[in-house]
Amino acid sequence: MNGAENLIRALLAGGVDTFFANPGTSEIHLVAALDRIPEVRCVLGLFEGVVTGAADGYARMAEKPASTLVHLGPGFANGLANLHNASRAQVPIINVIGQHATHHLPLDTPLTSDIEAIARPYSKWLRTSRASTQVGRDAVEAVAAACTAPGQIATLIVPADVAWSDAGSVAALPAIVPKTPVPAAAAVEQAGAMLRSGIRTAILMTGNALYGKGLAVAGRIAQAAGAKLLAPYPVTRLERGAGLPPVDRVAYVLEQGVEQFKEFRQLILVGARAPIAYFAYPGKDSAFTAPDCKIHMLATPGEDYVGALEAVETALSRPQTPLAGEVVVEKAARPQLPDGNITLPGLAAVVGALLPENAIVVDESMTSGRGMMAATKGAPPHDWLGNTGGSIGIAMPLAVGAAVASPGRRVLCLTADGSGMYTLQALWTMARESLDVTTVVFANRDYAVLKREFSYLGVGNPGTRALGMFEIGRPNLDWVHLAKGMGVPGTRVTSLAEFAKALRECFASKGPTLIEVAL
Ligand SMILES: Cc1ncc(C[n+]2csc(CCOP(=O)(O)OP(=O)(O)O)c2C)c(N)n1
Repeated sequence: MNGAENLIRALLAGGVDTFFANPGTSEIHLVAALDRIPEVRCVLGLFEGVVTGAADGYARMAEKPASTLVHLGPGFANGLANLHNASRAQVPIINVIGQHATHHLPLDTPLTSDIEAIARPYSKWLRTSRASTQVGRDAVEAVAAACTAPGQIATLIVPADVAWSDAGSVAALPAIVPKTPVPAAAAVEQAGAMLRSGIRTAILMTGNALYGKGLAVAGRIAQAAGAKLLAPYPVTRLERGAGLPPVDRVAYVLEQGVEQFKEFRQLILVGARAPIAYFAYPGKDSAFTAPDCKIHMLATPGEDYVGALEAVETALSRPQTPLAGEVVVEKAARPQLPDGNITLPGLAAVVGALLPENAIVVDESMTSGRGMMAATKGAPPHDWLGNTGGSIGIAMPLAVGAAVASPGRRVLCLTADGSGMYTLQALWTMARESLDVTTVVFANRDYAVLKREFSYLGVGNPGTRALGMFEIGRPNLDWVHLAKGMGVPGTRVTSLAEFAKALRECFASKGPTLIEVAL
């Protein structure tokens, strides 16, 4: 086998069987090797921001890494914005980047760049492979690094000659992932003492504390201690809906966040950071918590969140019997299907009324979707994926990756027209892969959030030029035709009844569809 095959077989042995790719000449041998390894699924993205965002969505749902395959420095640089979001999501990803052949690199040809320098800020593990016989071992180390808690980005740069040279027959080695450490006993004891104190306490969690076993344990703790469970606004994955412990998402807007935290004098953090406004505002404090709120880090990022919660549960039940009582869960309740003209609460109510069981909601609905979480809290159980790094243009790529990782589950991708324009090429991948993704575009023809920020920053009223930077009509984007041009059937709706009808039909159909909501 050659180095390319050595690399891909090693990744496969490490459990990495999905590639999101946009290759070039320096990656041709890797692409050729994919042909010889049919167990690997390779998904093409027509822009690298789709590739990295899809790898993020895949990791959030599959709880294991996919690999990206991108072309040299420029291809990788195109993917950086969504890689930024992925690094904030703390998910495992392996980037495989082609490099010029070793003897060609010093010739400084047009596509030459310092790939390591571009990759370093977002790579917890970074290496340029040196030999075809070694590249498999490099890949195994990359898998181990990516899978190290809480989930990391590992980048392997592969010179073309490393890929094309003979590697002999190399046996794949197992990836040795370091065990995730549990927090120190003192951190657990302190959390237990805080929860027993009777003082109003919130528990802000992230990672796998927000779904599955972690959420179940957290629900029992919250019930026993009368504590409130919270998820960060930039949420990676939150399991929610009827029958699950209720978790509120921290607000985006500073004032709303301050209001939300006003009642808490204690905050316990599980892998999360204390909530801070995204941006500074002149004369305002950025913290959401009250100055006298005691903040305790139960588990730092990279520690075992579920183990930490279990230890707290044990500490709380000592010396009595295990925690008793019914866990407080969200009641099954859906809004009435509304009718009439489009309003934002009306749109949220339609989604709340129709969201299918076991759906995956990808949320980049921006100002149009602020009511979505409230309207869906009693809907059948579903997962909610947010934008973790604030770099817009994540929704459609994330939906691609989530759908690839979760066959049989409906993905509802909520996006806004401004955000959607960054990475709409993802629609083409949805069509090519026949992914069950329903994309809803809230077309307000504005960068509405920036208009609001303008007023918050106290710069007065925007003039014509400033408004010109925030208004994205003239010409109006035609999402139905944009989608059609990429093989995705779409429809435009102008009333709540039309929206409900279109959403029903989309949820019942196979493959991707798009709804443009004219606001
Ligand atoms: C990559 C990137 N570029 C620019 C921004 C700045 N930005 C934040 S919100 C926004 C506009 C969002 O508009 P849209 O998605 O239509 O949502 P709306 O505010 O209208 O609800 C921009 C340009 C950003 N966050 N990320």
